[in-house]
Amino acid sequence: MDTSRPIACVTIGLAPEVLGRLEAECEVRVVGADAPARVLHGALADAQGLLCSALLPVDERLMARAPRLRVVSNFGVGFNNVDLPEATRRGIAVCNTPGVLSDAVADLTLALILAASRRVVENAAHVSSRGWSGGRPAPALGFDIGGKTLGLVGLGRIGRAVAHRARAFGMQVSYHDTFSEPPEELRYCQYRPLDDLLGESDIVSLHVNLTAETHHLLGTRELGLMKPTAWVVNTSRGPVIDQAALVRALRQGTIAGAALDVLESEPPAADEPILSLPNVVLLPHVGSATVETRAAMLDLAVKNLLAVLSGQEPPACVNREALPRALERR
Ligand code: 8YV
Repeated sequence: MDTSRPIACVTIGLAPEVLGRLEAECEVRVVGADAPARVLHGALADAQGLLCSALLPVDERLMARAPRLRVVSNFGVGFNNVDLPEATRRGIAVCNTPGVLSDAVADLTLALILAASRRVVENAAHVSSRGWSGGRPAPALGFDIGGKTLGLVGLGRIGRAVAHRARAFGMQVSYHDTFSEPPEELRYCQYRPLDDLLGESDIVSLHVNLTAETHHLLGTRELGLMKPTAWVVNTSRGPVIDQAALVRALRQGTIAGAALDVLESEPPAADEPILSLPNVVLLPHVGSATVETRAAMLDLAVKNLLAVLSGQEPPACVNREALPRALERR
């Protein structure tokens, strides 16, 4: 029987108490997500666990360097950084942090909607650049969101949390998802086929996982269906929108604006065209970035990791079919 402690490789920053919690159960190797491949591969060579964020691509190449790997515990609900079929094929459990961040991401979605509709960023810049006292004209008027239609693409946990908030602001809520019958508590949400939802909404907000099906879900054709007064909001993953098509649509006035917490490439290159457009509100991928939410995510990510390493079912696994092998391998 192998009585040695499991080895866990960690690529995210950990508070000392969380590190202590991990070290009580395993040998911990902390490596930066941007460390040279040779350092990362070295740390993973005999590791059974990996605690990482979306910043680390967990692809076939990386998994091949980690033959003893049993669990990838992603610090985040999205797991598009992991090659899921390959992990499943290798009997590696892939875990994430659903639920604990839904409210934080929904709050930020409303913050973006309000920032866009009430021109919060421009108005704040007007004051801080001394425009208010300098006699320069204040930014143009915003628009009310009450009575307007919010089209949610994706009515999962985060989409639902956004729907509740939007309703409290007096918005009409439509959604597009794989189901056309909304859950009981969301009877006020109206199902619409995607093209109709795009054409009817004043604000379109994206709440889908990034997959092969949702990659560039909004491109030139889809943006062209939207109202010229409409805004698109994205707190999911950048590549759900074809960013080059979005830049064209914003320049040509096909749509009015975009409020984005995520971009196709993060961080964006300094010359990325979207950075210099006037009709955008951009945030640096901070949907889950509150003290409470990040602590809850980390707690769940650590629980997921330690559960698999000790042969227990983890609280949140996205490829349950890999679990039997992940749990039995030592
Ligand atoms: C990031 C996120 O994971 O949960 C997700 O899918 O995108 C975020 O919460 C987080 O910013 C850590 O990188």
